[in-house]
Amino acid sequence: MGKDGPGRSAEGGALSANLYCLVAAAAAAAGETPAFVENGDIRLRYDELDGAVAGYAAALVARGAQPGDRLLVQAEKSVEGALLYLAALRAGLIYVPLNTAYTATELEHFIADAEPALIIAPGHLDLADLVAPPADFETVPRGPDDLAAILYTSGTTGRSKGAMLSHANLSSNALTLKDYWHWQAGDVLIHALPIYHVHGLFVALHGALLNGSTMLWHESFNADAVIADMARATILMGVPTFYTRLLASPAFARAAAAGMRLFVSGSAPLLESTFEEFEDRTGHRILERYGMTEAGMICSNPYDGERMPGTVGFPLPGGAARVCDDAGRELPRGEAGVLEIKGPNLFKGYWRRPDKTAEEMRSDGFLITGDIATMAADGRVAIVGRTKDLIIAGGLNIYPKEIELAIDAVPGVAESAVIGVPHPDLGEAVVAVVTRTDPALDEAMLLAALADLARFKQPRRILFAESLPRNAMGKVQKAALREAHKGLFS
Ligand code: MLC
Ligand code: AMP
Repeated sequence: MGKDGPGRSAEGGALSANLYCLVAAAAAAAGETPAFVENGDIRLRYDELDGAVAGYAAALVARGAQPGDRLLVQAEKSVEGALLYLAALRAGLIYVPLNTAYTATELEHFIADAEPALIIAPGHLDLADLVAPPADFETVPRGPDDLAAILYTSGTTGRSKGAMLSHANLSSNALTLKDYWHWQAGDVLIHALPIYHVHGLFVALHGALLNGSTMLWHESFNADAVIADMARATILMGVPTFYTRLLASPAFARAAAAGMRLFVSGSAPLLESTFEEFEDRTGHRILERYGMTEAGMICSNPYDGERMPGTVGFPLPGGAARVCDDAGRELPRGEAGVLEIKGPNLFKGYWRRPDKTAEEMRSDGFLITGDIATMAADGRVAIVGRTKDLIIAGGLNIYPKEIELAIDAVPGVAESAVIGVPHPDLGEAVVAVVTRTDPALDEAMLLAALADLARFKQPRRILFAESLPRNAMGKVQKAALREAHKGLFS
């Protein structure tokens, strides 16, 4: 904590909106409670957290980083990585985390776009280069609108854009969820999500930290390891693939989950069949919520009220949501349309892309999410589709346009259409339908030519066709392709 205590800045005692102040205050209250436990070992207690974070913050500053600078990080998940994120907040830096699956070519784009002062990534600085003894560090005062993080999200044009999130965006969302999901004394979170996206970095990490809760820290999701930890935990947050993989494990039965208080699912649609099977097996009703990088958490099923499968519940307190036609006119309740949202969690726009920001915002400040939803008379929201051409595999977003551009650039390809096909493990899997000018081009050769794309974006199957189905306007009919290939993985 800074010398001025939580919530106080160095500047004449004005309130500091630095999110780190909330973390420091919660850590001080949690005392000797373990903060991070990994493989059964206590890695850090809450009373050690402030000093450890100060060490990293001092190391960042010693390397020349100044408030407002971007810190770009592509590193395997670790406790140290979480502390580095907190140190970036504390030093007033803008944290830019990247999926570890991105290739060197993809990394170049992010470096060029974010213009970071410091880069922690393969071929650049290593996290270990920053290791510093515990120290004291005066938390840099931040205003509510100062940026805390930029998270890249792909776009329909194929290029990623950075969503700018402020300290107030993140802290308001974290405080809302603390109440809404009834975080309570004694809660212990199983943290098995990656820490380069909203779900693991903000929703899970902030939730535990602001509650002074122990995190059972998993480097990645392994069903058996997570089941084993349930005896010591109360909360699990995951993408739907977590839940289908838990159910696929014979070791997962009612007794394993008996001490758990809450299972949260999000980032992709949870199948009603998964919800039901989970309830049958464990007695727990998974709480599904809906969010996006641009706004963190937006809607959630209630903690006390009915958790209804196939719905994402209600707009969170302080936020607003409406279902509109393409022109932004609100539709009558029950009709499907585009979901538009607003609230203190809504981002500050896309980094250096005011054009893109303007395209996705209404003049009254609502964001056009690109998700198709219905809203019932009581305000309950169900996500029923997407207007954006997007595939979500294992909770990771993949924009077909980016993959199509890469495929079309390969010699011997005439054109391509990339679609999401139902997949029992990932929810959806990437499939490319390709027409070729070179009949000798085969699936393996084409896949090999896509090595500059992160593995999770690469098609699971490439199918060759004589032609692509088109409508009268000449537009490729992806719905027809999805229908034709829907049984590919079943
Ligand atoms: C891994 N692979 C994937 C993949 N994850 N392919 C497609 N989609 C994914 N999500 C690849 C690997 O590179 C590997 O390739 C092969 O699939 C098998 O990997 P695995 O060992 O089975 O994967 P695993 O490491 O177990 O990872 C699967 C997973 C993980 C689902 C546990 O992807 C995950 O943790 N996803 C969570 C993502 C997340 O946090 N999303 C939140 C975004 S925030 P090969 O080479 O072996 O073939 C957001 C907002 C919101 O959306 O609302 O929350
Ligand atoms: P991202 O851009 O990675 O933040 O992903 C956000 C998108 O994930 C949303 O716009 C939705 O399309 C999808 N999403 C998140 N949560 C859910 C959910 N519970 N149900 C359906 N889709 C979801």
